Amino acid sequence: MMPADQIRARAASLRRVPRPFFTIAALLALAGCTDSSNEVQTFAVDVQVQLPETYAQSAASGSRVLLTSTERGTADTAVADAQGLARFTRVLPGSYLIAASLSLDAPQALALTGQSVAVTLNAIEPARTITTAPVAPITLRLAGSRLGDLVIKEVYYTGSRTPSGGVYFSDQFVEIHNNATDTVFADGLLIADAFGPAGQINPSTVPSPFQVQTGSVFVSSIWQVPGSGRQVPVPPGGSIVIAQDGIDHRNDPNGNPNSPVNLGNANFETFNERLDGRDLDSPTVPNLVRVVHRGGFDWLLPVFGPGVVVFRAPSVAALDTVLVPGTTATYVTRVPNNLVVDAFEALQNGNSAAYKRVPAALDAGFVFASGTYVGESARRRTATVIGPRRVLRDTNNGATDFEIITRPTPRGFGAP
Ligand SMILES: [Ca+2]
Ligand SMILES: [Ca+2]
Repeated sequence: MMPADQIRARAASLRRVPRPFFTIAALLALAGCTDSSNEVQTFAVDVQVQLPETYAQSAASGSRVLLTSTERGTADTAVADAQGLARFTRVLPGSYLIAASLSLDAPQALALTGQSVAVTLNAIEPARTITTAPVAPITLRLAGSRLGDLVIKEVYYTGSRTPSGGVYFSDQFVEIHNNATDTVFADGLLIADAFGPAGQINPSTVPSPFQVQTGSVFVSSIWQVPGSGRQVPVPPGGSIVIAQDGIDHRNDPNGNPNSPVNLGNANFETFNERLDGRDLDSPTVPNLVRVVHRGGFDWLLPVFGPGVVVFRAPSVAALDTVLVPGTTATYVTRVPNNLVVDAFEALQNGNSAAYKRVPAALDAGFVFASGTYVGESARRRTATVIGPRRVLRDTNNGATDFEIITRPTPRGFGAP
């Protein structure tokens, strides 16, 4: 005896079959093209719903799956179980549109991706012909909008001492990490240094006059990642290292044997082309585009502590150029906060808070090294590890997101 719910389901599935189908089936039966019964065979179809590959698990449990006949317009729904499996028990042969969706709230997304942002995932297979019971589940992989973005992973700004006690800062670098669930194309990305001193460098040093303008950050030089849109992919968990000079500083004739870094494999370098040839153009490391350069023979970050701003803008020329008050020819560019992808701030020491240049909305805190030319680096902490992917801590507070480490680690991470 059939359970009541099966009878209802059967009745429902029979009701969904429109008359012309029966007519064709009947004609086929009369012509001897089908078996003696008028019954159309149904079978079970399992749909395996998977989360995006960069998520912490594969099974998309709780997904809602819709199986729609493209010939009859009828639809059935099923919800995926803990293994991500949705089962349709009485499927007629035919062509189907299979769609799956899953909405994650922020805590669910955090557990699966490391990013605390609500997201809706979808998958669709527009025309799947199913004539017999599939031997294996039909697999659908969900996709959704990217969660997370590029973040500044490491800034090595302090420089090093030469064997004779001299100072060396050509080994500075900035590393930008893809903290997101999907590939980010770095083409066109802009990177700049915030204007203003890092602390009470001299008795007469005063904080940046732009501190009161909290809706923007004011920058000096601006460099840009080359590419027309999809030429510089940064995979999830991947990074780009931007060197001041793309050489192995430890053994290059122009380097410093005491330098802690090899930047001969950097992704980009800042080449400041000059008539006197003072900056080197490493042939093996591509150059960033020099958009605005204001002083220095290279892109020099203050060894006392830089503010670094990564942003996107349709046109740098359209941004405001501002004369620094009290100067006659010192200009900066105003970058509205809403253009900023990420910002970092290091100041001279723990008493330098009054010199903050990056608005609190972008970075509420700051880090500081033990001194200048000490080989120390500022590195973003790891929040979690999802599969092979590092998700770095990003609370927009450098004081807790970053740590000062004794040696720089291009493409390296701390313990989770
Ligand atoms: Ca350079
Ligand atoms: Ca080069």
